[in-house]
Amino acid sequence: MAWASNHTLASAVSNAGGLGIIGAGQMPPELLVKEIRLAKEKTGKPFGVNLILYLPHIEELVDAVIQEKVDVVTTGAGNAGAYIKRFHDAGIKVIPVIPSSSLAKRMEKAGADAVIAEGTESGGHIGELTTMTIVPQVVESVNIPVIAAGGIADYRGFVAAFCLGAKGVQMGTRFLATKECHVHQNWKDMIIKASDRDTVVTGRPTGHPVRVLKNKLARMFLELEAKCSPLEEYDKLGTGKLKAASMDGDMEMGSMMSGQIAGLIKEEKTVKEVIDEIISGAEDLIGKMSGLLIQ
Ligand code: TUI
Repeated sequence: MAWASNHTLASAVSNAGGLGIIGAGQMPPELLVKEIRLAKEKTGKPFGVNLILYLPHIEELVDAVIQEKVDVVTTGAGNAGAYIKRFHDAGIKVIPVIPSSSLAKRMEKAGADAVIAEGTESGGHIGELTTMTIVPQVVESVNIPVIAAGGIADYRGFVAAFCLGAKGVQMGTRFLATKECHVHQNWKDMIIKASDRDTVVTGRPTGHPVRVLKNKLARMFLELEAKCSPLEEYDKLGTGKLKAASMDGDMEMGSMMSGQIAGLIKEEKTVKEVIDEIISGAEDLIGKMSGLLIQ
């Protein structure tokens, strides 16, 4: 949720009973510090920061998070092993996002407190496995709690994740279309209008495949793939496009990273409405499930 989850969304999620996460993305460290301090003003509840590990200035972002002592760090797009001890020494819990059981095992060995098993249904940078397949396999592979991500936007996905053995869920796309999310209204409207086949994966040849809503930019990426263009062309085309989606609402050339569950999201809601409906829907559904096998 780089460029999408700032202190406003993260604190709203924490205040509504979730664990809000600030997506540090490409923020300069000073801005991340500011965002953390603003979140602390808006909530007394725990919240976290997500760090994208492959970024060149990751060390400075790690230092900023340690200095500000957030409760939790989640990591994406890389191996968190090298950072876990430093976070733990600062009293910060570490929950890496992982796309496979093998990386989950490595993260457990390195001391991770939990892992987020993310299915390929997710928006943004993704792995290959579906949520349905990765979650139970990771649950079998590690003894730390597993959080499910990818394709979850309502009480049904929430309950399904727990049935697969998860101890929690991570949701991104659902929270993009909330009142507290600061992304441009055009991006929210694209999610609300999306149907189930409106996302596509671009950038596979780069080793960093990314799921986005279909638009002109996505088609241009797919053309690069079809022409077997050099990898530098992808970098050139992608630069600044997440910001273009988030800040400018550029529906043609913005990188509208969103998950496949976008088609289920039909209106912008408040964060509290989203979370309350998931919890009450789940209670209801779990109650009904005990009768499912009795005809
Ligand atoms: O990180 C994400 N989602 C993201 S990051 C991002 S910014 C970006 N923009 C363009 C290209 C690439 C990134 C947008 N969305 N999700 C968590 C996630 N992590 N999904 C998959 C992974 C992952 C993949 C491979 C984690 C570790 C890994 O392997 C590491 C290793 O060393 O084996």
